[in-house]
Amino acid sequence: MTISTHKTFCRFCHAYCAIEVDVEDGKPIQVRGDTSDPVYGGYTCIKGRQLPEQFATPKRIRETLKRDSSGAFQPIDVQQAMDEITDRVRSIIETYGPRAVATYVGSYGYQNSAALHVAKAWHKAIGSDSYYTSVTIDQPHRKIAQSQFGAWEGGTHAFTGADVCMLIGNNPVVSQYTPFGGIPPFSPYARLRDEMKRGMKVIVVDPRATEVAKRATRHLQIRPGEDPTFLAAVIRHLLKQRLHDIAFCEAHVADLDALTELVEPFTLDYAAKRCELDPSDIQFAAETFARAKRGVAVTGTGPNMSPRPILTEHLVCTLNTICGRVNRLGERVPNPGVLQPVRKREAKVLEANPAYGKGPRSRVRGLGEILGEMPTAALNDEILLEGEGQIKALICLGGNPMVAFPDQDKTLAAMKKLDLLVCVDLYHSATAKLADYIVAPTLSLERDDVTLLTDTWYDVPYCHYTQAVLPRNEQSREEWELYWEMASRMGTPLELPGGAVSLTERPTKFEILKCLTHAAPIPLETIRDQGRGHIFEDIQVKVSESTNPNPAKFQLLPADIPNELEALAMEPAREGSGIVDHNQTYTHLLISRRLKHVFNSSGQQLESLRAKGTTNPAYMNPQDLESFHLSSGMMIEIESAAGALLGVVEAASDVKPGVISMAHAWGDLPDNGGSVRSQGSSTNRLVDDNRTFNPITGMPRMSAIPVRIRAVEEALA
Ligand SMILES: Nc1nc2c(c(=O)[nH]1)N[C@H]1C(S)=C(S)[C@@H](COP(=O)(O)OP(=O)(O)OC[C@H]3O[C@@H](n4cnc5c(=O)[nH]c(N)nc54)[C@H](O)[C@@H]3O)O[C@H]1N2
Ligand SMILES: Nc1nc2c(c(=O)[nH]1)N[C@H]1C(S)=C(S)[C@@H](COP(=O)(O)OP(=O)(O)OC[C@H]3O[C@@H](n4cnc5c(=O)[nH]c(N)nc54)[C@H](O)[C@@H]3O)O[C@H]1N2
Ligand code: SF4
Ligand SMILES: [Mo]
Repeated sequence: MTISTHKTFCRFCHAYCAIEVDVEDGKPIQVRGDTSDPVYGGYTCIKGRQLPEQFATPKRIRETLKRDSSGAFQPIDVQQAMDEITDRVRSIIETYGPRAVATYVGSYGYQNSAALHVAKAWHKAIGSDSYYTSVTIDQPHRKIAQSQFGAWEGGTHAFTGADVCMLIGNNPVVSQYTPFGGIPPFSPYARLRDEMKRGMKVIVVDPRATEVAKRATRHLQIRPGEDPTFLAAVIRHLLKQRLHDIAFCEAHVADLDALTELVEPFTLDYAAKRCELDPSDIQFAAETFARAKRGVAVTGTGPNMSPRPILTEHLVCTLNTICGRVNRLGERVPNPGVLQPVRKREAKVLEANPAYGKGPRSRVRGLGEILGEMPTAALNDEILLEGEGQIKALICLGGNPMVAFPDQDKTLAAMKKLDLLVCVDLYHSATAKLADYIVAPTLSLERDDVTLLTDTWYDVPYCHYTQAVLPRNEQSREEWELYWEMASRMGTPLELPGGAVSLTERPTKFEILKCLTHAAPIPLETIRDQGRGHIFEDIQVKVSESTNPNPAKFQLLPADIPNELEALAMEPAREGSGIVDHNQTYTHLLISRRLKHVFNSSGQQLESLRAKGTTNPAYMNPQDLESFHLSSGMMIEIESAAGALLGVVEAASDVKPGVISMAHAWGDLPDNGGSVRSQGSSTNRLVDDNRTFNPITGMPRMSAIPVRIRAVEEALA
């Protein structure tokens, strides 16, 4: 058999590394980084190199499955499954109305460049607001904060070329994720090294000495949940030293004096005590950030999952803005995007336009639409709460609610209550095990895709269209196709930005993508015909003079921000090491993290990746192990006000004492105990979504969770 080699990009995670795949006898046998790619330069990670095993594993679902009356799954022809699913959806809409049918797009929904858009178009067409994604249990607070702050039309500074970068609670060299000014997720180690060699100073604020913290100029090992305190002190200090961009603030910023008063309580000493940092470190962070010419401060999932996330994100916007970190008149916008219309970029503030408080309302906790979608943290309750508008059917696109949603027991009750659960999933995931139908997905190498998700994450106008490398498994469906199948059977018009989709003739993926990018400056055909990733240097946009005689100003004190700052300053000082929550005393704060060898719950199935670990260890400082008479490998119970789980302790000197660092999306269904060492535990058993939620996004506290621990006899585990 001959071996053919194909250029494409990896879709195991959202970093979309350019790769070469060797195919023999219709099967991928090897993956390498494409060293000729102008952005990735040959970078890959351990996950992407396992695509051959992902395609070959017997655990992979290759045909569509239906649950029978005994609860077992039986193969069903995919067209028959599409008929049956459509009939059941139609009947639920007729009985309960369109809101009763919901979609949840999980991380693998995002990996298909057409899924989100077609699913959303279908929801619009049937009149169902019940459209949910993992974004609203991820980092929604950043966009919420930005939307009420205002934005600079010329764009903000990028990582590349900056003199300082402050990373607050993210670890992009492992997560490959900072699509908003942090280290670009493409070959991040090399990018960090190159910029630091050029002179960039990197400040990392994280309770763990992460992979990026170890490479930083200075690491501030903050107490979890104290980011707003830290940021308020940084802002106070640089304002006192008059290190902010005074001219920029005078021209473009509102309420600076009032903000100055509100941050007054946050002296270096006060903040240092609360954050468990040295005052000189906060001073260093403030002065280094403010004195640099170009810079970016960015956050990640850490602070977004900890208390007061919108305040944290607001203070990050404030820090960047009062230091004038925006592209000025005449500067080139490094990447205006290749797949979207080129728009003018004036040197002006775009008026704040809060991305909440309008649109459909949720039936629970006073929540409503955010960022144009419904809050996933309320989805379980929307399924469980009887009455008009109750959700009866859920289509889950490459997501795994059973291990990803807050409050695992509640999620189980919700999934069981549904009349219809359809999962498009590669494996018998914890959630798919509860489904009525599991639709076999068309896998990455079997389909066309374009780098639509990451279009504006690059620091150059780069784009990559890949055609399918392998023939398609005819019994599979792409995530977007499920909606086309339903639409064509129900006669539901599907409107995409470039026009209506044919309901009689199955559109090709190219046609769908063309419809989504119809206004792009470069025709999709041209991008496709490159046959590889390419930088489209012709797309050049410069920041132009403002044509608005009366432009808006950045809002330093919108909505609830003044109250939140006051409340933060009033919080009682913590005494000793005791942590009080819900009238109980706890000893540790449990924080979130990512592991290099898996992508949330994906990868835990592959033998090559399991060689790197088969559980999500409870990483703790050796000092803590000693004082609790524990040692690496012992089983512990971790208990919060909401629930408990079992975990395997692992000594890690990079974790701050008093903290437990543990990855999410491990484990199985809650009654599947006893296999913690081989499948891990879901940290969402510890999340209390009734009490600790953010009033705007509904997202509960998923990091900095007060917990206590005790050793467990192995026989009990
Ligand atoms: N406590 C706590 N909870 C969290 C977080 C946390 O840090 N702490 N993080 C949150 C965040 S940021 C996110 S994004 C969510 C993640 O939430 P989800 O996206 O719901 O969870 P994943 O585990 O990524 O689910 C991916 C699913 O896709 C399936 N899959 C794998 N490959 C393919 C494929 O090629 N096609 C299809 N169709 N399916 C495939 C996998 O088997 C898996 O079931 O979890 C959130 N929950
Ligand atoms: N290899 C791999 N890559 C992934 C994923 C994966 O599972 N594996 N998941 C993907 C997903 S869904 C997402 S959303 C992105 C997330 O990307 P990141 O946000 O970069 O995620 P993490 O690597 O978990 O980094 C979060 C950091 O916050 C710290 N932290 C926790 N609580 C606090 C706090 O209160 N304050 C501060 N300052 N820090 C805190 C943690 O120690 C951790 O280092 O990663 C994506 N990439
Ligand atoms: S970082 Fe790894 S998993 Fe993500 S796209 Fe690149 S090779 Fe694939
Ligand atoms: Mo995420």
